Amino acid sequence: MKPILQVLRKEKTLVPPIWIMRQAGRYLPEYRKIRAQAGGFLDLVYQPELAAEVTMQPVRRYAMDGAILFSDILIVPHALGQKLRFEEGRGPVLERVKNEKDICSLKDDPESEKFYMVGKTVEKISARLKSEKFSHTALIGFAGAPWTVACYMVEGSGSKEFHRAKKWAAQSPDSFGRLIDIISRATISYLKIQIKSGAEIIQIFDSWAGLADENMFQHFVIGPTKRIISALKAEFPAVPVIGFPRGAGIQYDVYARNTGIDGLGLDSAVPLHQARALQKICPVQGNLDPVYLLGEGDMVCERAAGIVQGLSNGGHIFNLGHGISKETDPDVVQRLVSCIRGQRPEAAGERL
Ligand code: 1CP
Repeated sequence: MKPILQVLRKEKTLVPPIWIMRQAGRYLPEYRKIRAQAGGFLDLVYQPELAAEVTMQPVRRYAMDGAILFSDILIVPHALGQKLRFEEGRGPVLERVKNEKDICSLKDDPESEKFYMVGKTVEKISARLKSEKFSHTALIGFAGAPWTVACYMVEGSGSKEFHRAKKWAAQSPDSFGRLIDIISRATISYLKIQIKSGAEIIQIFDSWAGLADENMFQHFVIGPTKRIISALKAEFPAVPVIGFPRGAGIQYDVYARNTGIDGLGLDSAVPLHQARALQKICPVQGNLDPVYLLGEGDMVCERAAGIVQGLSNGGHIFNLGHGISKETDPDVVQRLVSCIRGQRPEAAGERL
């Protein structure tokens, strides 16, 4: 069985499987080439042939244990009819959802053509993993969690604080909840298409979970995530879901216990002792700080080995604590992958 699936099914592996968040991206020269060929970022996402190709690039280079679909969390708002563009050097720009009227004008039935194109990409990746004999590599589909997606929809772009979205959530939780419900329903359809097209694992990115206070965390992070997972499990009980509530801190525990996830993504701020406690609830994924991949990479193996050994008594998928940065030298990533795979069984301790 594929090692990531083994870990998520609570089976032991000799060394932790590895993949890297944002593994297909600008630090790779072969990605920059295809990206330039495609034109804009969305042109790349909606061309299944090219999107499948960039998904395969880090898999070919490093034989990663996971191949993450090349797409974006903002495809759901795009399918809901929100205008979206990606600006060079600035990131995503959306036409803001400002009030109840804007919520009502979102498409109730998201544009299936956009989801369909992403489904085609998943089919192509699945076929390539087979034809190129990456039999150990699991295909990971994904979506943003409704809270994080709503943050972008209301703010209209990236932000440090997402004040507009938080203010709305705090002052009019009912109408904010309606936005969350629309996103949740669309996300369920989107993820079902990915699974039907061949995704073997789903990851839910809640990149801004750390901005939610206790009340918002309960209603807008845990609630909709739980709803999405139970809808997926009702139809696809064997497909595991990894939740990544970045920055959740002490609330990682309540998230892991209440959402129905099979694996928990940890950001780099989570200390080893907390990670070990969380492993008692479910397998964890993470959490090397991407900064260790910058520069010459002398520290990489040491830090990575510390994490691997520290988490060797429970389920662990090796990853970074957040996306790889575009300044990373691809050779340093190779060093990291070799170090993880070279971890001797005795270093992996009791997991043998
Ligand atoms: O032109 C480019 O190449 C733009 C960079 C880029 C890439 C490579 C963007 C714009 N999106 C992506 C692909 C992507 N995004 C993937 C698949 C690739 C892979 O992982 O290998 C995934 C899983 C995402 C997920 C994503 N998009 C998240 C969640 C993870 C995280 O980083 O927290 C978020 C928040 C986004 C929004 C987004 N898309 C792109 C940017 C620059 C951003 C962040 C905007 C911001 O907050 O400022």
